Amino acid sequence: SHRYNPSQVTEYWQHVWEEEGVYDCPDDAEDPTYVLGMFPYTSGALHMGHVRNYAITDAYARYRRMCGDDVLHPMGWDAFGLPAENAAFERDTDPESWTRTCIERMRDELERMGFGYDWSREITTCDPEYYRWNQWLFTQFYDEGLVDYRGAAVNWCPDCETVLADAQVNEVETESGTAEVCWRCETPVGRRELDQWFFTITDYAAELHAGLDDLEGWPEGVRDIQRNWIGRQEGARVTFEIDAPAVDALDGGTVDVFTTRLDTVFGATYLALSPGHDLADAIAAEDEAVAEYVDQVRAADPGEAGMSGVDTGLTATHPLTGEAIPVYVAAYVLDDVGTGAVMGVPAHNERDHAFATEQDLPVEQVIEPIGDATADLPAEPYTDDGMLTASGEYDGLASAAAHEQLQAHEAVESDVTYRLRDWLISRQRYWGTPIPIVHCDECGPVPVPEEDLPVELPEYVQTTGNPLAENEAFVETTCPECGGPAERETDTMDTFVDSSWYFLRYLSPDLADAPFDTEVADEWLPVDVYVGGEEHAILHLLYIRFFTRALADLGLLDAREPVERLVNQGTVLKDGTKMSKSKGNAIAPHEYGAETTRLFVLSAAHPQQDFEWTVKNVRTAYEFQQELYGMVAEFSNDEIETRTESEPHDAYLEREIDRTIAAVSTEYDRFRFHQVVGELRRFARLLRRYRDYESPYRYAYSRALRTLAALVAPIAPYLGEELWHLLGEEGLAASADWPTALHDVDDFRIERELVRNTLDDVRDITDVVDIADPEQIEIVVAQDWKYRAYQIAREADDDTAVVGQIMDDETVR
Ligand code: ANZ
Ligand code: ZN
Repeated sequence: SHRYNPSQVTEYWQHVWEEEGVYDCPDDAEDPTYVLGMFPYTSGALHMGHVRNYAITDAYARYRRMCGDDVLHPMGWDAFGLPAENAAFERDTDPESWTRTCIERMRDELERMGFGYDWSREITTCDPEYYRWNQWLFTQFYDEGLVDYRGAAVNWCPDCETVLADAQVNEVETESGTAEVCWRCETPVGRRELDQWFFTITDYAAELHAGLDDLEGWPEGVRDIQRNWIGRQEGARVTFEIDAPAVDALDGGTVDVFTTRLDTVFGATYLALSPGHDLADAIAAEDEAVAEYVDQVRAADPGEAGMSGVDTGLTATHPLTGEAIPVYVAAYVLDDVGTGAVMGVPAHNERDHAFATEQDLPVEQVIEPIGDATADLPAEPYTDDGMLTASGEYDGLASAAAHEQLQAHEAVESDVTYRLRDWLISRQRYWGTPIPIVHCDECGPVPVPEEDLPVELPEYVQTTGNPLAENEAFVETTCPECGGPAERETDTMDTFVDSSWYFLRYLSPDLADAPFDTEVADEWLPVDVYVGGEEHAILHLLYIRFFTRALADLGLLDAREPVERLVNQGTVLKDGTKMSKSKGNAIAPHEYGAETTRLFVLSAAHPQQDFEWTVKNVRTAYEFQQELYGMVAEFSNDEIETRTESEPHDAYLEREIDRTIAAVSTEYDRFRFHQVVGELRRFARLLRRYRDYESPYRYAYSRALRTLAALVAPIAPYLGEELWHLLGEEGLAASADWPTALHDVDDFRIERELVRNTLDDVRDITDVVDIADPEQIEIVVAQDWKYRAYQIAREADDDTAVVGQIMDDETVR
């Protein structure tokens, strides 16, 4: 019998694909389809997660290419980042050499997997030709007011010696409760106050939130995660007048607070400012006790300051009661939430209650429980809605109604805030894009002019801190504005900046005078399909949305959303847990052969679903390749007898070919590659029975095999080429035309309807199939319908009991 040995053919076909430029995307595309997988971090080795991710994009890209689209399917390297520094440190090399070695290895692995990329568009984020555009975009954002430089208490990992973004801080359970730890090394996170560079993504909070509603091609789960992360809160701003002649200059002597519980306003017994509030600053300038308190909070770790506070001695006028209430500075009031000031309502808010208890402030109940609820005031705050009391003319109103009516008051304005924080991009590390700023004593921070970009990374030296800061030749420079002596910024950018716009660079990878070509980008964007892990639901997938909007506002893009359709591939499990190196249960992508692995990975489950790696199922994938190869080989070697005259039952085969084309195309369109494989298995089974029943009709049978080769090519490209070649077809399967049905496939839809309606009697269904000679092929059809009914029932989400009944029905066995 015929054996297909994939390992013997991979190099040959890779070579041919490259020679023929099969995956090259034309610059002027007529039918542009942009298929993108999240580019890998250059860790040195592909893992099964990568294989699954890229098998999905590759199958889809190949399918669209065969359908006649101009497909862009590029690949590149997310090459900056701390792990390379750590690896270099351990191996006594430098991050650049380490990274380049990793890239060579990974590119080779990707190629052997048979993934078809347009390598002429390869990008590497640690190339100065790439990161200069990070710097350029930074300066554009700077001019646009999207960059902020400010002192901020930051999460600090003492082990990595770097600042961490909020999302890089994980909460873990410990014996004594929960702890905040570094996402990479799990060291408990501390705090530091440093001058930091921010992208003011919060300017886009409202847009980024609202835009989610229109992202219909994104999984609902990801949209929800982003919604929560952005954290839209409806509430009200209330203005308090401050009785402080000395600081009248400040904001007209008023302070705004943000509240989500306007109904509790009559219960406000004090006003509290965050230690970073402008008014707190102004008071601190004149009041030593306040100054001392502010300094003390700044130096403390989060949580350490607890419910501490300081009475400023000033009072605020309550806008509804006219009463004077004390003004505090309190650590629990956060700088960058709402307005940085709160009205303290101890009776109805946990934190305010704790603060009031600590500071001995009055607790005044203004909400009464309704229904079964009870309150235990003043011992415990009552935080639910209820009915207003001690609230003047608003007494007796329910919380919601009171909120509504109170908004009409002149001191109140309805307001929305967002939990989203600005994006802290500063990293005190070497292996990243230098932030293109020069600090001048005279001029302050000055962006590096375009003609001086890129600011290149100096050579690496090993230190425990930030190698850039310790490199005098790098640091010492002159001010671009006044020419005086100045110092270079030594922070590098968060690597998420690199990945926020790389999909645009693929479009014009060699462009020398701009990060991307606006006209080309307008043609290609949004990316048609983006595939990657769900762990990127917030950071990366939010940042690309932010960048796209910012670039649109800079006039560089039309699109305001980067990605039309998002696919989050599920996890590959082994022994019930995620397959990973650290768990010691990893299987290397090539352990079972490239093509077997990708075929198995795609056939195992819906792309979004997790699935378990089992050797048995890998074997099934392997055998499927052998089966197809054997069928085609015996035919092309004339080992089976064929007919040249058609018989009535051949019509059934013709129709099955058409039906399979229609079904498989639909499944490719829906990314249901496991169903593609299911359809192809079914089709192969049917072909085998057809072949064994009587000598096949040569014309129909060869069409069937040709169709099979083409349909399988996107998921098993080497096999596809081998079959194509065996069948004596011209050219390559990878660039062949997608098969088309010869007959109207609508009939099959009608059949499907019938199946759906008469699921309980499969044998009856076979009667309604319009075939030439039903009796002769009854068994074939019955078997086939059984399978098909099962598929359709699953698709229609029908009662599984019904499906089970059909599967068990003796009459169709
Ligand atoms: C008065 C009030 C009364 C509030 C009440 C709540 C309940 P949550 O609670 O998470 O939905 N807030 C506003 N700005 C703040 C800041 N900068 N730092 C700390 N807390 C701040 O968030 C909304 C509430 O958080 C706001 O509503 C405010 O307290 C507090 F019975 O105002 B509330
Ligand atoms: Zn200067």
